[in-house]
Amino acid sequence: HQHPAFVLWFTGLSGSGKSTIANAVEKALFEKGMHTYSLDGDNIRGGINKGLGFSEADRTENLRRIAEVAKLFVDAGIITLAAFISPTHKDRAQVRNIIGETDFFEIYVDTPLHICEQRDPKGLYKKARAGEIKNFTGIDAPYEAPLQPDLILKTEEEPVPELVKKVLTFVQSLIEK
Ligand code: GGZ
Repeated sequence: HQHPAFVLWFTGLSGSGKSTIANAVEKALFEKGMHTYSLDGDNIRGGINKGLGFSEADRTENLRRIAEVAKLFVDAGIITLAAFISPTHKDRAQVRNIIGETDFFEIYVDTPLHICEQRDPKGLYKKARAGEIKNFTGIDAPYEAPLQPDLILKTEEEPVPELVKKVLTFVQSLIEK
């Protein structure tokens, strides 16, 4: 199967559902025979970006390296899904510049902070509120919502399978272009 390659970049708070949605989309694309790969904290922050923390500068470097890696995957013809908080306009602009405007699509997983905090799947918000984790996005570090994302996914309004379908429809529109 020949298909174009590009990056679907998921941004949103910790616990917003970025990785869950990105992984489900990747699985569906893979099952259609497409060449895909998912990048997220689990395969990046423990490896190539081991040693980087969550200061503003470390996040910027984290995202810069991820964008460079994503660009290589695109060069290799792979539809690349990246799920990172990517909290600031500046960081996302850097990512867009590295990957290139035409290959970069921004998907905002718009889950309100209070919902992420209710879910708290790893107990990180609780720790951040207790002051045990510093610079936690949404608590004592900023999250700047994208102003013109290519797609907005509201996990408190629609179930994940519906949101996955929305992304797949968007991907189909890119492929048919
Ligand atoms: C935000 C943190 C922090 C702090 C650890 N702030 O829900 P998770 O656990 O699995 O996803 C979060 C992940 C965020 O890493 P990113 O590489 O996506 O962040 S960024 O784009 O801002 O560079 C969370 C965990 O790491 N985590 N400490 N202080 N998230």
